Order: sequence, then structure tokens, then C-alpha cells
Amino acid sequence: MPTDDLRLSEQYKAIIHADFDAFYASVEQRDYPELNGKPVVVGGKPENRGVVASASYEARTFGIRSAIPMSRAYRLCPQLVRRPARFEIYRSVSSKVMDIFRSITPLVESLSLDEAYLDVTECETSEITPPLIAQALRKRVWDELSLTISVGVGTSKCVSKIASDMNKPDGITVVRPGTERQFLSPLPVQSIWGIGPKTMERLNSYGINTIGELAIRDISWFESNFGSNGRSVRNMCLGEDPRPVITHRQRKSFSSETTLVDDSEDPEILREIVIRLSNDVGVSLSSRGVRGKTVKLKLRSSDFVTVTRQRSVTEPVQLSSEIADIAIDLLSQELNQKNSYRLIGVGVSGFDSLENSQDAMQLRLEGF
Ligand code: DCP
Ligand code: MG
Ligand code: MG
Repeated sequence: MPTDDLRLSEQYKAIIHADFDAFYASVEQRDYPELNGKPVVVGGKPENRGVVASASYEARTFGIRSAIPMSRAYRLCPQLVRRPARFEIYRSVSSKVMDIFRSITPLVESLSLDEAYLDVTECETSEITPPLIAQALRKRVWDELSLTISVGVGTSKCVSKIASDMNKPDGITVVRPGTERQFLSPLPVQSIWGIGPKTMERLNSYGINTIGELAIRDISWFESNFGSNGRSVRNMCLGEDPRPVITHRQRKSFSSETTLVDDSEDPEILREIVIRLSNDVGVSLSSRGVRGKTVKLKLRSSDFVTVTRQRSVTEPVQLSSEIADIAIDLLSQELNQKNSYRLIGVGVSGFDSLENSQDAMQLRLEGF
């Protein structure tokens, strides 16, 4: 076979990662034009110990970021404009953007309300290249929703996700096949999925600051430092990530987890985090009409011991409050241990089939 017949797609996958810029804050600026150009945040009131969910890029020039206390945000920028969250609107924008994505390829995996992976390998022709698809996608989102997304184009999930963050806001970053290592090499180690602030500190203490410095270690070093994740962390450092794009119909669970900025043993703080994570999962389930019978809580203590506790219920759950009730109960049972925690996760699995769950929801809405 003549080699010039070989399209890139036969050797490489083409993955796009797309993510809205300052999602909640941008929706507020779009719907209230007087907020354009201003430092805007979405989040709870400072007097209620609210935190920043989303900060406009104008607010970020003052050092304001997601997850910082609202009171601190006001200290950084007294002229800050705060808007309360309008989740219904964000959910509806999310469902519209996912429809745009799915009109390009059925292989869309949403990661949260504002971001998704698209596997566009099969859309590629000699004229229509993945970067052109990505540009067309950005234009459609702008034309139809008046919002900007940033996209990364690469040969794997890991590379395209890192790439989409490189030219935010309103940017595109293309990592050509074969240049993954070069692209990743100068980036800080925490750009790799799964390397959080604590692991980063540990690696920095060994003199490893960049992905390139990490990538030269051999497999046994990775296995002794990352345990069973060693091989996949090493592969990601080398730009190889075989994880497929999984559409929600194929998904077996939804979860959300967070590494705490400071380890905590405070029941109030831990409960609040569990409520927030349950909300993330509830939003994912509700937006897809999926309900699950098993709720799982994951806790990693300061000494890196991870435990998972789960409970299955006969009546499947979907709403944030239903998930939170169970997750908080599971948490309460662990709090007797007086541990301090560094990571918390909440997940739901054991789904009805999508069709069944929509029927069931319909019955519930009809007052069955
Ligand atoms: N979010 C939140 N709490 C966080 C982080 C995010 O409630 N700690 C919400 C608000 C964000 C949305 O999720 O608008 C999307 O999260 P992103 O991490 O994509 O952040 P943004 O879209 O706000 O900004 P960026 O331009 O960096 O993507
Ligand atoms: Mg975003
Ligand atoms: Mg996002």
C-alpha cells in the first residue's frame, strides 16, 4: 500500500477538549451586558462564608480564583461585582453546548457542565483536519450561545485537556501528532492528571519540577512512587493516554472529588465539601436523566490511606439532596476515627438504563 494513502487518523486518535471560559461568570456577563469588562464573580455571600465558584478574567487580574473565600475576593478587589449562581441557566447552556458537540460527533464525553472531550478521529478527511473542526466548533458556540470556549486538540485525552488550558480565554492550542513529549516537557508536574499539590511538593523536593524531568525516570521508579498508578502516570508524561472517550450511555458511574487546600478534620468543613460534591454528581445525573442505586464516599487521610464506603438503596437516587443525605451519613460514621483528610470524593453507580430512568422520572413527575 502506498504510504501517502495513510491518513494520520489511522495511526493517531484525534481528541478535542473544549471548556467554557469563566463559565458561570461569562453567562452572567452575557445576560447582563452592564457587567462586561468588569471584575465579576459568581458565588455565595461573604457574610455567609460564601466561596467564589467562577471569576471573570477581569477579576482574575486581582488574584481572584475559584474556591477562594468571597470575603477574601472583596479584599483583593473592593469594586468586585458578585452575582448569585443561576444553576438552571448554566444547566440549560450546558445542554445546548453538548448538543452542538454531538452534532459534530456522537463520541462526546462530558466531564462537567462546562467541558467535554470529543473524539473526532472519524470526522477527519484530507481537507477537514482536527484543528479546522476545533475552529468551526468555537465559531458555532460563539454564534449560537454568545460564549467563548477554549479548545485543545491532541492525540489523547490527557494532552488535549492540558492543551485547552494553555491559551485561555478564547484560545486554541494544537499539539501535532508526534510532538506530545516536546509539548509536555517544560510544563509543571501538576499539569498531569492525578498529580495534586501534595504530590507536586514531594516531587519538587526530589528536584523534579517539570514533566520532562519526571518522564526520564524508569518504570520501577514510577511504580515505587505512584504504586499501581505508576504505569499510567509514566505513560501520560510521555504523552500516551489510551483512555477512550466514553459517552454517558456507556458510563457506569458519575463521581466528583476534590483535594483539600489544607487537610481538615473539621466535621463542618468536611460536610460542606460532601454537599458540594453531591451537588456536582446530582447535576451530572439530573442533566442526563440517570438515577443510581449505590452512593460511594471516598476519603483519603493525611497519611495517604484511602477508604471507600458505599451504600446501596432500593429507591434509586438522582437529586443532589438525596445523594448528600447518604454521603453525609457515610461520612458521619467515619468521623469517629478522628482522622484528618486530604481528599474527598462522592460517586453514584448502579444505574437504571437511561430509558427506564426517564420513564421512572416521568412517573414521579406525574405524581405516581
Ligand atoms: N466551579 C465551582 N467550584 C469550583 C470550580 C468550578 O463551582 N471550585 C464551577 C464554576 C465554573 C464551572 O464550575 O464556572 C466550570 O469550572 P472551570 O474549572 O472550567 O472554571 P471556569 O469555567 O469558571 O474558568 P476557566 O476559564 O478557567 O475554565
Ligand atoms: Mg471552564
Ligand atoms: Mg471546566
